Amino acid sequence: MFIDEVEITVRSGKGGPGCVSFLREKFIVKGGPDGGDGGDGGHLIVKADTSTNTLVDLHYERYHFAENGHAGGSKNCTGRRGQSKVLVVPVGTQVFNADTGELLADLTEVDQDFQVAKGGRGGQGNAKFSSSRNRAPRKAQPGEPGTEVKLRLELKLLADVGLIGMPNVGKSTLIARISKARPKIADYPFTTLIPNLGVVSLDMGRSFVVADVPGLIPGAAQGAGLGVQFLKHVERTRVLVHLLDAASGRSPLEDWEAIRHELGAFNPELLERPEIIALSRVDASEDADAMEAALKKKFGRKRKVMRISAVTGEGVSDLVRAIWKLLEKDRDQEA
Ligand SMILES: Nc1nc2c(ncn2[C@@H]2O[C@H](COP(=O)(O)OP(=O)(O)OP(=O)(O)O)[C@@H](O)[C@H]2O)c(=O)[nH]1
Ligand SMILES: [Mg+2]
Repeated sequence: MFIDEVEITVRSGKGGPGCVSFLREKFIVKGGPDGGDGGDGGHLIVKADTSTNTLVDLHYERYHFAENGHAGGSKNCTGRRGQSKVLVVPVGTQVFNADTGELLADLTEVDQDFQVAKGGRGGQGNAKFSSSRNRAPRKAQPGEPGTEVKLRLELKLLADVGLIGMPNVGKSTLIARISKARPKIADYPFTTLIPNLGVVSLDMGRSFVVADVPGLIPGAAQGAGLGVQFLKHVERTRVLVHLLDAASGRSPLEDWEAIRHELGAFNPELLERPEIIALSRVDASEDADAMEAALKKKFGRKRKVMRISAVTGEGVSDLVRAIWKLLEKDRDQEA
C-alpha cells in the first residue's frame, strides 16, 4: 500500500531520576552522599532514508516513544541515557506540527534528519547537593519529562520530471521504456493507482528522475476519478511532460485544456512549470500528422510539441533529450 500522509504522536524519553545514597563501607563512618545523576532521556528523531518509499509503516503504528533515561545509582553512578528513537521516512517527507500546522522540517536529502523532541534531562543525584552547610542532603531531582508532539508527515516525492495526462494515454508505458521502473500497464483507465518513480540515464552519468502519476480526468479537482491528490507528487518537479493521446478518439487539444484546468485548480504554480507536449500513441493513429500540426499551431514557440510512440520507440530518445535540455535551462536560470 502507498500511504503519503499520516498523523502520529511521538514523545522523547523522560530523564532518569537522580539517586539519594550515602557511602556505606566498612571502617568509614558517615561516608558522604554518593547518589549519581539520572541518565538523559532519548531524543525523538525523524530521518530520511532510501530504504522506504511510503509512510505505510507509520500508518499502522501511530505512537512512538524514545526510551526513558535510567535512574542514577549509588557510588556516584550516572544512569544510562535512554536510547533515541529514529523514525525512518522516505526522502521527500515533510514534517509538520499537527496542532499548529507549522512546517518543522523538509527532508529532501538522503540521511537528512531532524530532532523533533529532545530527551528530558536526567535529575541530579544527592551528591550534587552536598555543601558545607548540608553535608548529608537527602534530596535528589526527578528527571525532566519528555516532550510529546503530534506530527503530520506528508510525503511529496522528489522527481525532476512529472508525466501527466488523461488515463490510458501511455504514461506508464513511457516510463517503462525510458527507465527501469516497471509499473502496471493495461488498456483501461486508472491502471496506475500510485505514483511511480524511474531514473532515466543519458550518457556520461547524466540522469534525471521521472514520476508517473495516476491519470487525471475533468472534475479531478473535485475528486472525480482518482482525484488530484497525487498531483502533490509533481508539485516539486521542474518540468512537466504532458501526454496527449493521438489514438483515443478525443481531441488532444481539448484534453490538454481539460487537464490544465485541473492543474490550475490544484495549484496555479503548476501552470507556470515548463511543459513539453508529447503527442502519444502516434503509431496507432491515422490523424497524428494533422493533430501535430494543430498543436504546433496552437503552441507556436511557447511549448515544444513532440510525437512519440512508447511502443515502437518513435520520438522517445528525442523526447528524453528535449527533457534534459529543459532541465538544464531551468538549472541555469536558477544559478
Ligand atoms: N499502440 C500504442 N499503444 C500504446 C502506446 N503506449 C501505450 N500504449 C497502450 O495504451 C494502454 C495504456 O497504457 P498505459 O501506459 O497503462 O497508460 P497510462 O497513461 O499509464 O494509464 P493510467 O495509468 O490508467 O493513467 C496500454 O494498453 C498500452 O499498451 C503506444 O505508443 N502505442
Ligand atoms: Mg499508468
